[in-house]
Amino acid sequence: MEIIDFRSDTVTTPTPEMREAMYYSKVGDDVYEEDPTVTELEQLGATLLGKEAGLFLPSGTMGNQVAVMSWTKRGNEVILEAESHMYYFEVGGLAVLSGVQVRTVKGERGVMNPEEVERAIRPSNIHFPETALICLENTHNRGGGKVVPLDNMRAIYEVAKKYNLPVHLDGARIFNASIYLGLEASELAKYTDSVMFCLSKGLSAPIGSLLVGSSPFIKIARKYRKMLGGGMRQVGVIASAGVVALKTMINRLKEDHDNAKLLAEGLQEIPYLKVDPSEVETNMVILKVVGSNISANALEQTLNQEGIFCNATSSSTIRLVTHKDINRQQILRSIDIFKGLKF
Ligand code: TLP
Repeated sequence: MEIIDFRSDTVTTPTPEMREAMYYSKVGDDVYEEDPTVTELEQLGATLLGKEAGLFLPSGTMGNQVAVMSWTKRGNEVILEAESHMYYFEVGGLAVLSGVQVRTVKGERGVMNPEEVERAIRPSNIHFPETALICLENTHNRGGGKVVPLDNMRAIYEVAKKYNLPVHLDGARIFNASIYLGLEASELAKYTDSVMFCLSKGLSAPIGSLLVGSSPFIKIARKYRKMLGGGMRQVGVIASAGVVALKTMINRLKEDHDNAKLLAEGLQEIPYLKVDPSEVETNMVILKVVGSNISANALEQTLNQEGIFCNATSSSTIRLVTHKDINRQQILRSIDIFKGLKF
């Protein structure tokens, strides 16, 4: 049976060009900063985002956590969106690794109101923790791949600067946002002090993320990466795939967005589901399961048996993510499979 895997864009496999680059990559010991391919990738990533320096990390989670460790000290407070990946999906790392307290602001599909962000900043008071950092996420994962508009990022950045606070962006899928907006990623990154973005999602590299920011910030982050055991050796072997990802895979993301839209349009007529194609901005489709005799978990299992892999994201919602390894024909086939199920 053919498997169509909508669980995440993390399931993408490397392209032949990536495998070839990996095979021939020039390497050195990156803890000594002697791996030329890692240096190339870090510089390329920093330049694309309009920042001074970059740091290659094994995962997006480590990139976000290292950023918070670098910006904060124990007992500080960090402002985050209530459904953000850093708060929701990073195993409580902010509390354990940085020793910070989290203050969440509920957004509209992940988009926070700048005035509410401003109200969440602590005034000076002997009883209060000190606010040390504001975090954004673009595109927003639990917001269903929602793009945070540029104006919103700018407004929050202006609030942050009024209080002399840094802004970190979880830009795991920042290129999906930039493609949707028709803007360079550096335009979005202007309203941030550090950005983490992933090479191993829609860009299809097998491993890796980059953290970018000012040179002094990256110097601190490099040390925390080492502390977490993320100092790697001849890692040009995988950084080379990241270089190919950044050079060849960004514009292709538009296909994933078109496929997600096609999927949502095809699924909107199905009686046991509710889906709004106008909400699909990038590569995610969120289905609300409305059939009275089926839960999201049960539907996930049923689809699994039909060769469609997906993730239930709550008791009534399912997330489908489009990516390089799902083509238009497979989208159409998936719609037929959904239509064939009766509840
Ligand atoms: N997201 C994964 C899961 O962790 C949920 C997915 O399948 O979407 N920031 C954002 C916005 C993310 O979506 C993810 C991964 C990360 C950070 C973490 O990246 P990794 O998986 O490389 O640690």
